[in-house]
Amino acid sequence: MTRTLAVTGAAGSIAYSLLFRLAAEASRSAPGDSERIRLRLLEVPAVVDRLEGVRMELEDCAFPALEAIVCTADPEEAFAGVDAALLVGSAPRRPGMDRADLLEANGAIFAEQGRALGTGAHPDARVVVVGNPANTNALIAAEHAQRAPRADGEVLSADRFTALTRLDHNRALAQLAARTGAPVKSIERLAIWGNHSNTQFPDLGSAAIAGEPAMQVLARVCGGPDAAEAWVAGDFIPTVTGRGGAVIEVRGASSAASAASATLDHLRDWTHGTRGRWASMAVRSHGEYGVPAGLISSFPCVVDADGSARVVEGLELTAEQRSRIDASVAELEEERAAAERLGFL
Ligand code: NAX
Repeated sequence: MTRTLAVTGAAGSIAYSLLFRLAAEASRSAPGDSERIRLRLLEVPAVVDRLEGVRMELEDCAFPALEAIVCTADPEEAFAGVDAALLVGSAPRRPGMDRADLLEANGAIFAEQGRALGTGAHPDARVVVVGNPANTNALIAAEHAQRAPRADGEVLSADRFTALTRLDHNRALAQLAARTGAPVKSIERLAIWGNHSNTQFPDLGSAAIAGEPAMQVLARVCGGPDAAEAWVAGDFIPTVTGRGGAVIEVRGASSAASAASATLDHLRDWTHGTRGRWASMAVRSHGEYGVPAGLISSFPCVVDADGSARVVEGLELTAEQRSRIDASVAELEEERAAAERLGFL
């Protein structure tokens, strides 16, 4: 099988990890599978020349699965016929820019890319938005794809647009594993809700460690249920939500390799299924858990082996969980209102 994947922001830091892992993973597939990939690398015109260096290094890896590389500054060329698009590039926040300025700069980018995906991508293509503000960028791209159907009349469904909260999910897994001493693999049913911002809610309410409720394990480790609750509210949640900033402070640059790794986790799970395990993904709400329809919000999701993703339903939420989810969803609604005021929706 040959898949065509587009990666935007392809000369940037995240892409520098992502592209090589993507090609390496495809090259490691079982001999009988013979997966092949074609890459379309999109950049802004000012740095598209630098992409040639990335292409040279990809070529120098001699990845058996890598069939072709196209470098371009034209979204239509980048997205024509793609099976997946990883939208990593976005306008960075510059000094003096407020949130509205950032939304304005990114709204224009994601509206244009959404249109090019609508007219050009495979009608079942998977779109993963990484560039911030990721949820609202995904919302804008999805909306513009609906307005620009393919020549054959097929429409790339808004449900095929997702945003990345898997890095937050992975950060939460790592924190819980470190506190309890349990292997990451033994942790299940952990969830990130809401926006990929510091209002997100990393939720251990349903989490289990080797089948035992995580809060029970934490109560043992922390010295009682109250101490476990205090660790979650005072340590776990702030550490996960503030992790991006903490990495910048220590590394002097934002998370790149971990973001690339999480992007691949998201795409792999969405393509091959989660075998009943939960994965956090920001997907289009159909009103689940009272999240207004149309918003792209993070939920616990499961993906069937055929690649169909759905929100885990039927969870009983406490008042505390409800209020934390509502706070993050309120921020998503504000971002949607701002995008509407700017004319992107
Ligand atoms: P870099 O600044 O290293 O790279 C971004 C690249 O995107 C640049 O080369 C730039 O030229 C390109 N670009 C800008 N506009 C473009 C356009 N219209 N078309 C194509 N390319 C375009 O940033 P990097 O560290 O790679 O981060 C990329 C984005 O990921 C940022 O918005 C960042 O905030 C976001 N992140 C999202 C995360 C998530 O979990 N959702 C976590 C990591 C990261 O913070």
